[in-house]
Amino acid sequence: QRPKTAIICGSGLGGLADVLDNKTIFPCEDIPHFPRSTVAGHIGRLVFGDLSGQPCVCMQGRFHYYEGYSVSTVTFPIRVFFLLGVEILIVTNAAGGLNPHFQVGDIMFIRDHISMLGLGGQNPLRGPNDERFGVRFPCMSDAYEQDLLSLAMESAQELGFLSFVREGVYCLQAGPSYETIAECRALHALGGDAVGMSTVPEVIVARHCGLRVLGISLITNKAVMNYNSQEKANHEEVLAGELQLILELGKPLHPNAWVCIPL
Ligand code: R1P
Repeated sequence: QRPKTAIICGSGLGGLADVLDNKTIFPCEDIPHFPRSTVAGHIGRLVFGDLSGQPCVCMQGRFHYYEGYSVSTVTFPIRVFFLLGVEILIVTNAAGGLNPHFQVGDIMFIRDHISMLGLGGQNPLRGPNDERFGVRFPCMSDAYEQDLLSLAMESAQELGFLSFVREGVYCLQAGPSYETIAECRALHALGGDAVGMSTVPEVIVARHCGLRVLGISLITNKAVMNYNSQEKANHEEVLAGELQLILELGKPLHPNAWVCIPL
């Protein structure tokens, strides 16, 4: 199988791979040089198969910097996908909503990102540049492709899903501790709409090697923004989300059904 599309399943979102037909499954520990998944809600395997007739690979379980891996190790699978012939990367994640208008269960298409790790010097492309993958100084102003974003929004509109589909800026913080109230306020003031501990390094490496990227956050909790709140972020709440993406028959990428099961 030579998938053209790779989907990275976020925390608790591994069910995305269940809809693939003709599955072939490889546990990550059987793949040379792959990291091991250590987080609940990340099974740690590659599932190859067909999604509405389109060859796809789903990574059920991603790797995170907070697990102790470097940002370049976290993104190793992206280069494997590139070498396999993948052209489109769909990154999904579970994220906390910073935007006060976002509700739990909303889907946010990622328009852009702010990387606290990257701004602080933890960029996966740090070190000698391997020209076989891309240029030394890749542009990131078009990291999330406008055409894919528009297509996804059109689909959402056709399906009457606009009431829970958003667009916004994803903020990366290193984790594993969740954000403080002051950090949430600061990230929101900087222009962030959602916050999480993944995705951005994968997108940087994907763009470096020319993959087209669509990013999707499922808002699994509202970030705590004031000191009177009794809410406490926790991973159980994050895992309660579920996101299903079905690609339309005969089209290379047209998410024709987004089913969001509200928490
Ligand atoms: C925290 O509950 C975990 O959920 C999110 C955060 O990044 C963190 O890993 O997971 P994904 O980003 O992998 O969806």
